[in-house]
Amino acid sequence: MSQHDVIIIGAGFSGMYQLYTLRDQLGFDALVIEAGDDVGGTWYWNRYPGARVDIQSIEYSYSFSEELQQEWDWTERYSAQPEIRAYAEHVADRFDLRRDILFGTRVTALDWDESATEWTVTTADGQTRTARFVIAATGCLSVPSRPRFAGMDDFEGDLYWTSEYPQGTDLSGKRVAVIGTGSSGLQVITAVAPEVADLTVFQRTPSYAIPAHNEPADARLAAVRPDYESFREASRASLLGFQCVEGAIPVLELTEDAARVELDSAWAEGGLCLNTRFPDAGTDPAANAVVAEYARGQIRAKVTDPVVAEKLSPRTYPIGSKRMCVDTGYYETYNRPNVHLVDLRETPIERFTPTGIATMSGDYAFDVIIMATGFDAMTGALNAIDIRAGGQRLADKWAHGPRTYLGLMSHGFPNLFTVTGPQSPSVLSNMMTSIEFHVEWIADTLKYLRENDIQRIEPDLDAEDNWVRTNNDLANLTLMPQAASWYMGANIPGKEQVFLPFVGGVGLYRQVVQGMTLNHHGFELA
Ligand code: FAD
Ligand code: N01
Repeated sequence: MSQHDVIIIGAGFSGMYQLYTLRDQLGFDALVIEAGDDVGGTWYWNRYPGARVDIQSIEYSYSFSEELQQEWDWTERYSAQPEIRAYAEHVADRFDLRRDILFGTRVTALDWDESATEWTVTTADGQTRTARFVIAATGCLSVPSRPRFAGMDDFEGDLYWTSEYPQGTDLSGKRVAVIGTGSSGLQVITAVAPEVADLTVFQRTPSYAIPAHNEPADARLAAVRPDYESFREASRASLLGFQCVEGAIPVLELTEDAARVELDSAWAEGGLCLNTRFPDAGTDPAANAVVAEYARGQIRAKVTDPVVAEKLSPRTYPIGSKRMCVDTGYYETYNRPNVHLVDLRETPIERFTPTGIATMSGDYAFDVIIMATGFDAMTGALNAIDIRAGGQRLADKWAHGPRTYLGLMSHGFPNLFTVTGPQSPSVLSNMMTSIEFHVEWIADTLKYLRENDIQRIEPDLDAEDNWVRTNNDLANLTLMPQAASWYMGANIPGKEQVFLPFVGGVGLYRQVVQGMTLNHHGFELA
């Protein structure tokens, strides 16, 4: 049985940087265990046509190495998956990470041994390893949600999941269905529509999509490169971990014309910054309604058929309370003669058939069905591992929602850290900013423990209860819990519905964590 100081689970951007900090900067014996066959996590798995970032690449990238950010050239403002995967591979090469990553190996269980003060880590091949510390860099969107439809196995065409999309497929001339209209669905729909013979989109809930205005990255890169560090520092202090105009005047205090000017400007800038223009958009239903109606007006302006435009217009949840999408011609896709929209609220899917999909209003024939149905977010990957300590399972402790201190650790599970865990800003932010903060906090903590000959760290129950309450109270002050979203766990049947990420923003969260942990407040060290 091999022994390590630290085992890191996952070789996405979190696990890769965590390995670098612990091994190269601090000299720990660290091993990464990764289920996939290479680095990149999200960008290794999600290879569907059209996959790309919704946060500009000059922001959605590592900031920890000045040389790295100076030498890497992004080609587009919003890069596509192959380029981001190539970036992850470049980082792995540059810092020689792969030699300490065990690929093609899934962690199935973690058992805490109190007397030895170490975790036993079991993998799917039956092997065990021990480590004093375990870091779950397992990803917030790494466990696909796979809804089952009656007759699914009878379908004789090809069935693809966006998160496991087969490479080298040719959809030209094919009759294709897409189920799901979140970010993955919107991207795949926009990308495949021009090449397929016929595309039918099955939509349960429409998304709001803001244009990306994608373009070559050169000018933006040239502007930030002379002082990348100041640019990053501003992002770290921001609400979302990337730079948006954070408006100070409530939309309800503006005249209609002034509000329109502000909204036009946000729309022209593109990307996920629409709501941040107004401090009341996320908390006041009337303010939110102004922004939502503006966005619906944009849909009406783009979609020729008013009936289709209305079906594409969200009306059942506040704008921003489900993840907004960033699009490159999504709505215009519905003006193509080969694209059709089926509203599942009107005509639900009855079953899959050998030739396609049967709905209440008729049968559709397809060669390919693409499932873009999302993920068991934030807790899915952690609960998939049988994590036990002191006779307790983490999945049981979290049955009624995750319980963490600062989104970093959970009481009763010593020496186990989560990168971008639940109750941290995580998926509500530029994940790169949030990943770097957590990775560096964990590295600093392990360094401190080693320097002070401390073997064990565990958050206090009181501190954890306070943090859980703070998260829930803050979320309930906003409109966020009003949607049946994956932020709430509402997309997974039987999952407790509780708002999963910290809603107070990246800058505030960093201040709180830095303040709380200066003297290790809320932690028991032994
Ligand atoms: P991941 O990249 O998910 O990596 C986790 C790794 O852990 C995976 O490789 C997985 O195989 C491995 N793993 C999990 N469990 C186990 C186990 N038990 N044993 C072994 N290995 C395990 N965020 C943004 O901020 N901006 C974006 O534009 C953006 N775009 C996205 C696009 C898509 C299609 C998706 C799905 C997500 C996107 N995200 C985006 C969120 C994205 O997940 C994060 O930005 C980031 O890539 C997460 O990195 P990570 O290393 O924490 O997790
Ligand atoms: O998943 P989703 P996603 N029958 O959960 C529908 C990031 N990301 O993979 O809304 C019919 O958003 C479901 O309907 P409803 C980003 O953070 C980023 O698209 O539940 N439909 C919904 O329409 C994103 O938010 C990018 O009613 C069913 C869709 O499937 C997150 O990952 C790209 C159904 C799922 O949408 C997840 O996005 C991709 C059923 N049984 C992902 N079950 C970027 O652009 C589910 N649906 C950077």
